[in-house]
Amino acid sequence: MAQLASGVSVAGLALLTSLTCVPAGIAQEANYDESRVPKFVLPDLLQTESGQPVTTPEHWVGQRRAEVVRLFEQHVFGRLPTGDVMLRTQLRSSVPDALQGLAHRREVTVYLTPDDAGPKMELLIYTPRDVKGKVPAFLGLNFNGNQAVEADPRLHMTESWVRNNKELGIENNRATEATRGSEADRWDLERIIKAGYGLVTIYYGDIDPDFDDGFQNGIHAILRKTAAEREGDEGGSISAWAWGLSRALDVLQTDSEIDASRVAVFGHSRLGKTSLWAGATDERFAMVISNNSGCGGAALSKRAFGETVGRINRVFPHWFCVNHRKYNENEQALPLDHHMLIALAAPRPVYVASAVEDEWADPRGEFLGLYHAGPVYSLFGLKPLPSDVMPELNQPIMTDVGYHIRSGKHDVTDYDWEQFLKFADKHLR
Ligand code: GTR
Repeated sequence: MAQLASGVSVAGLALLTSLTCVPAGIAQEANYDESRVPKFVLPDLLQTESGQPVTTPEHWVGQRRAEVVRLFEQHVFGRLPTGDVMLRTQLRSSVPDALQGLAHRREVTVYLTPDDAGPKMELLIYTPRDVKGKVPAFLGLNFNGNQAVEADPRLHMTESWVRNNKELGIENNRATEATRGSEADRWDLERIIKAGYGLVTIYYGDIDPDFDDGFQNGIHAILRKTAAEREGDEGGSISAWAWGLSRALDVLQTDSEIDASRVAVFGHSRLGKTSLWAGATDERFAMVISNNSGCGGAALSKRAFGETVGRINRVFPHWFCVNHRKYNENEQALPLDHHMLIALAAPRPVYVASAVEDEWADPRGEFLGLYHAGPVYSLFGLKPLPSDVMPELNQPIMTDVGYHIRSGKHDVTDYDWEQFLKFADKHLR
């Protein structure tokens, strides 16, 4: 039995298609006028809580970084679950010639408790068939179940809770045949595999179902130490999903086809908030990519542009910790902002992607979040964004950080993947 990082052991290894991006009746009140963005002061990344300046990478790594992680645990996402789990894996399927012969595709069940009836997550793993040796890979959660990523009837259909969806015939929160391939256009599999990368994905609902039940379901239930009332900084769903990504990385560390030291954690929208938090809390991720992550992700909360802290907490009370609600309509009181979340990726490469029609996510706020993470990259002698002027549409910037704003809506497109792959070629090769 292999003993893995973070006290976890592994034995053996072998549609939401159209997510409601703008909740009805809420978008109308949102501010989309740049001239009405409040004046705000961003907390200084390079000053410790006791007021000392941080002038060396060692000081950042040895003290300030942990202070910033703690701020996000206390005021935004809550703590990640800490209870010990026993990861066991079982190979469910192995197809040597998936994707018209391009890829080796595996489905691996990861049991999170010693007994088979407990929670489990299903890893869907693609690796290029013709590459010898271990490959770098992207790891990301999906919204609809692994069967939605590729329209192949042989793929295991998720048994976890899924959101009801008329278009896909989902009633009673159970996935249907119509969900097969329904999310395929968000995963540019062929391009990823042809570029020599692996792709690993998991249905996010395997880790924690995306609805508010007072944090009783998903892995919360197995990892909470006492049934006592929740504390203000107990993790919400985003912390649970981030925890699941780290457990997937534990498993990949024993994989013979994927190089776990070169795994980029990726996510879109609520899962882009999650990829930033996963990258912040688990420094084993070699690269962090956040697509259209908006409020609670890459965007600066103090701008209160598009979706705000108050709105997100009311519509999705289970995503964040209870303390986060103190900042509803009160963003300026936050002792942090999301440039600090992005900076937690440093010195690893981080990519933030926006879409111009995704105003709800505040593209400018996402850009500025990355821009203001810059001082930490500079501290490491790395190149941050060169200026606070947003690039033109479809003109990516790639230094030691990456950014683009593309035409179109809130989504993950082939264009986005093209850029992520270029950035990965620059940093993960
Ligand atoms: C929206 C939410 C956003 C974003 C999005 C998504 O409804 O307001 O913060 O996360 O969902 O995940 O698609």
